[in-house]
Amino acid sequence: MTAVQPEPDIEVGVPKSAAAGLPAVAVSLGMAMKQMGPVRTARNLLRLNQVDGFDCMSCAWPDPDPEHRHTAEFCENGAKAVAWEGDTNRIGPDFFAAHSLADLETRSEYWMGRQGRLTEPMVRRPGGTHYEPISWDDAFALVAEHLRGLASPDEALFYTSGRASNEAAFVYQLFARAYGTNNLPDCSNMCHESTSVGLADTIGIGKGSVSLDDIHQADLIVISGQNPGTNHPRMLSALEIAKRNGATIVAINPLREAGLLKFNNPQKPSGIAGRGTELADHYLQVRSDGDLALWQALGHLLLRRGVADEAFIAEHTVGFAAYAEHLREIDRAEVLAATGLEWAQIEQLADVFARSTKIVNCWAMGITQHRNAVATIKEFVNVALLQGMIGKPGAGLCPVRGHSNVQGDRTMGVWERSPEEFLDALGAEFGFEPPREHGWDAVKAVRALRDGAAKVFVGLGGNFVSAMSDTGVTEAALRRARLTVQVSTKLNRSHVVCGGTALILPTLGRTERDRSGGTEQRVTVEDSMSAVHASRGRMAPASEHLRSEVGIVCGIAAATLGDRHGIPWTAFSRDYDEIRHRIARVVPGCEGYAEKIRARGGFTLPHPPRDSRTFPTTPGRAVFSVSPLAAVRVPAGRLVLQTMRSHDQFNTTIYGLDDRYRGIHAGRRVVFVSAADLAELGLADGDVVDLVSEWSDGVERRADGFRLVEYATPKGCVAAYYPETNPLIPLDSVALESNTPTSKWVVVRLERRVG
Ligand SMILES: Nc1nc2c(c(=O)[nH]1)N[C@H]1C(S)=C(S)[C@@H](COP(=O)(O)OP(=O)(O)OC[C@H]3O[C@@H](n4cnc5c(=O)[nH]c(N)nc54)[C@H](O)[C@@H]3O)O[C@H]1N2
Ligand SMILES: Nc1nc2c(c(=O)[nH]1)N[C@H]1C(S)=C(S)[C@@H](COP(=O)(O)OP(=O)(O)OC[C@H]3O[C@@H](n4cnc5c(=O)[nH]c(N)nc54)[C@H](O)[C@@H]3O)O[C@H]1N2
Ligand SMILES: [Mo]
Repeated sequence: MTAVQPEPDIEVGVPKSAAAGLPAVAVSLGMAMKQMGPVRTARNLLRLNQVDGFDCMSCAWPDPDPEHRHTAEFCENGAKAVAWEGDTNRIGPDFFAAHSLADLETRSEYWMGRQGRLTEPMVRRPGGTHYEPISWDDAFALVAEHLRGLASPDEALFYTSGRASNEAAFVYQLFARAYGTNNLPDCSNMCHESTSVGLADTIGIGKGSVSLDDIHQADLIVISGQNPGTNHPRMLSALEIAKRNGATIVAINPLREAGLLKFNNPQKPSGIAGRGTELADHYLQVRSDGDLALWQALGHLLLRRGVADEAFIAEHTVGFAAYAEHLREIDRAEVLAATGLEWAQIEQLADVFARSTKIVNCWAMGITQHRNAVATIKEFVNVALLQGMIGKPGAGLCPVRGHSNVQGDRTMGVWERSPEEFLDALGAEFGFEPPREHGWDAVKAVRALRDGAAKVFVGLGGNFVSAMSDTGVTEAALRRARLTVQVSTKLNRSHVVCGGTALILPTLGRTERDRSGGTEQRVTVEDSMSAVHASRGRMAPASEHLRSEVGIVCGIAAATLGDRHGIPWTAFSRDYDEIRHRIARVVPGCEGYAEKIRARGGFTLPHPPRDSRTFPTTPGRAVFSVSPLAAVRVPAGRLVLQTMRSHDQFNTTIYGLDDRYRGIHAGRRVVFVSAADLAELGLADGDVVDLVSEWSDGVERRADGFRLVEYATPKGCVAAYYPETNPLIPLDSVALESNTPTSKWVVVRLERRVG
């Protein structure tokens, strides 16, 4: 393998101390105009997140109620997502004739994403050097032939990325189960799975318990392991309102993220010209994975301060005595080592909690992608239960989801471990017996492909090859597949690193008009706060050959199953209300679905802890849990690497090469290291290093050619961007219980490049 060379033009400047403002408006409009032209830009951006428009596909942050929406209800990164989809370039058969697979393999995600929208179904035949055109019918027949040829339905994998609509997700999981498998791995497995597991065990439902209003009304908002300035920019508007209403904000993060420090709201004159809003009042630069220790110490101090909500605990919880006993004493030295904080900072945090009456606790990937993630989330729940912060206005748990419909896909049954009651309802509605054995999640799916136990991989969106851990292993696994099928809008590495036979099935994006069945269709989505609403694209499709995700799934299903079980695939694809009527009868909380989503702004799904302080757990109450304080030790001379997003990317999609808030321009192969570590390792800002990860299997995984950037991160904790660093994450390095790759905890050493 030839060594990757450092990027020649990279520039490193000073990190910013505020987010958004005029530069954000300029950047988003600039990118949109370049890709879509002025007319499409204006048309598209004005429909973003409007009541009769389309739902922004960039993140799952909720929309304000219809009365409180801005004319421009979008952020810089939402605009980038729309521009990326609205690209006026096209790649059809000519492109694939000109570029062999061998050629495409050398291209970066950045290059691939800029080639334009996919226009026609393409196939790569076994041994073929190029993709060639194929008709839709032949493509469906090809998938059907492979699926019918498997020894068992469990040899197939049906992956979903969280952009799929509720309707597409519902028919997709129905197809997988009618075909005979629960192998429905999804991007959640790499994302908020730890949240789903931690919350389901303790409060009985794997979803957050707050609404946007709760955020506005809270008197304390804690934000752990999340960089909203980049990944959920519209959250900053909510934080600004909360702040104006008197809230205190605490940020817990190894890095000082601009978006947590200050917000210059680009939608307000004061934000563009004025001083903006200071956000975090307290900033705890915790060490990687120090959160479990921090929240145990916090619980310990709150117990000592006697602020427990005894009535709530007595009426609604179990396990308090064991929890209180566990935290009666705490090993301070252990807490300080794990967190890297001063004890006084933790005392101060406890003071803030003790005097607050409405606390919202937010978190994202900095919490979920750790070995101890589930335990940490259960510790969040412990502290919330201690003070009775669930099911009251202005308070609650707020996991902030990633993909715009990742939560909805789960609600619709895209889950390798769907509950029995869901399978019962599905089976009763469609008259078949769904498989009961749990399916494979994302990590297990790679193992199954690697070991030859799975042979067909279907991806409803996403970029599995680049998003998953252990790129070397994942790529080799996918190449072993007999057939890989990708339903996509744009070219990515999962099209190039493919099975013996490979299909690219190009689909409509959220912004585009969907006239399946001859009438205009809309779809529905669910945001991070369980609000469901309709989304309708209005732009002309990128190509006349595109089909909707629903149409493609139903096409594959009809070809594979024929009229087995009498499921009306054709009717579903011609009128999505037909799907919604079924959703109404199968999915809890969706009664009258087709009618409810016609209401302006949609409706909110039930959430028993939020709505009535009832907890659908086994004991029927919320559960306090006890977790050992297990700090993971790192050998001398080794560092903990977290892999995160730059400001110019959406997961594996790279929009540009800048990370404005962190001061990086024209490059991505950087690693952020503290001054103390640089001094100790005899390295300096500007040096080029290779990253080598060390794992108990003895295999050394490498990612080469990273420029060192001296940065304010705790000693021992370094950071770099994903997906470039995915080769470093061992497949078996996963969070306990949730099996999520530990993308925020990779033990590495830095090797200086010689010459
Ligand atoms: N523009 C844009 N928007 C997006 C995405 C995107 O790529 N681009 N992705 C979408 C998706 S799918 C998701 S899941 C979300 C992701 O949203 P985020 O979770 O905000 O994404 P990351 O960039 O992974 O940021 C993780 C944050 O956690 C911090 N962190 C790392 N380790 C620790 C730790 O041990 N403890 C604490 N307390 N903090 C830690 C990091 O410093 C960083 O600030 O965003 C969604 N929205
Ligand atoms: N190291 C490391 N790895 C990570 C993470 C991390 O923080 N660090 N984060 C993890 C997380 S949180 C997530 S969610 C996963 C993301 O994993 P995925 O969801 O699999 O990846 P994306 O990059 O979001 O998928 C991008 C592709 O989706 C397709 N696409 C875009 N829009 C549409 C559409 O409307 N319909 C269809 N059918 N396709 C579309 C395009 O072809 C595009 O190339 O990555 C995970 N991997
Ligand atoms: Mo995610």
